[in-house]
Amino acid sequence: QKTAPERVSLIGAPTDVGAGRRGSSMGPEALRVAGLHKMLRGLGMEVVDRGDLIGPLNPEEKPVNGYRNLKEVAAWNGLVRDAMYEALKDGDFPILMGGDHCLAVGSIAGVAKHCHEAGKSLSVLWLDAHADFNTPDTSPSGNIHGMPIACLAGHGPKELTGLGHAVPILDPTNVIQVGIRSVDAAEKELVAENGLTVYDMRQIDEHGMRRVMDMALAKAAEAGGHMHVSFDVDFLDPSIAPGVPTTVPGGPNYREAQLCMEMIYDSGLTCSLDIMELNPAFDRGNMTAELAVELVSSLFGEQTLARTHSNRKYSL
Ligand code: 6HN
Ligand code: MN
Ligand code: MN
Ligand code: MN
Repeated sequence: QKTAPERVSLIGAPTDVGAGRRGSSMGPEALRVAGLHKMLRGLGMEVVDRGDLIGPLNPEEKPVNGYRNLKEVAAWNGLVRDAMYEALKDGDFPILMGGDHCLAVGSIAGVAKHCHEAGKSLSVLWLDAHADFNTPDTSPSGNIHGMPIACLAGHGPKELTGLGHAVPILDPTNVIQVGIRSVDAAEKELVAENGLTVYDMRQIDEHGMRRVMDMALAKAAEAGGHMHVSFDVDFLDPSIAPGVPTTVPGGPNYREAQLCMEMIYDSGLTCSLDIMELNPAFDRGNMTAELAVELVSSLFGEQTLARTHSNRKYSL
């Protein structure tokens, strides 16, 4: 059973304005060098590389009122929002090649606008070591890549919360997080108050990736028709994915991550994807980009043996 989209659009957003350490601006090209487009073509999809967006340089400011580089973060997110929205309007499956994770605000704002116009509800599967739900009151760093879901849920500066078709851009109860193992002390309360569904590493340890993804995808299927996957590469254990600026030990290993991606494919729910936080300045060779491409191939249906029957249990 073929559930892969016909045409994929690649959108590069080469910036690290939302991060504290520089280098994710090199992420899109590292993914190209690792053969992202060739992999997708090999799976039978048409691939259009829309090239890189051009936004402001990183001024490397200190945080002002709790936000580092807010003006530049807002400018990049506006560009990303429009590019994601345009690709969906053209009927494509968009892949945002980040770039740091602050860009998920614009990415999901573009997707949410598309879903709003199409009358579809939206769920977000957030694969990450971090909850990314900080506000200036809870952030230890002022780095906006630690704040995107809070902004989407309406908690943040108007420059970001106002980027969408509505405020909040996204209902946080439709966010499902997997792989979480680093949440700042005061951030924990916000995550609980806002009703996110969080599968942390302890749940993966206790139940296994299979059961966690069964629950996560059932929840996404319940939420509706369009599932957006935001893949922060630091989701992966740093031993296999060193090329990120904020590594956290104890993440999914190769096999767990691959099963996670295979099950996402089986669900048939995914309509858009972010690949975020890849930072070649911290990588060994290009191994993290190559791993990301390999895992994304599983998300698009690459498998060891052809399946003779459908395994899609989560479609409505
Ligand atoms: N990311 N919670 C930390 C902070 O500074 O807010 C780290 C955030 C990392 C964000 O990896 O997308
Ligand atoms: Mn992260
Ligand atoms: Mn993140
Ligand atoms: Mn759609």
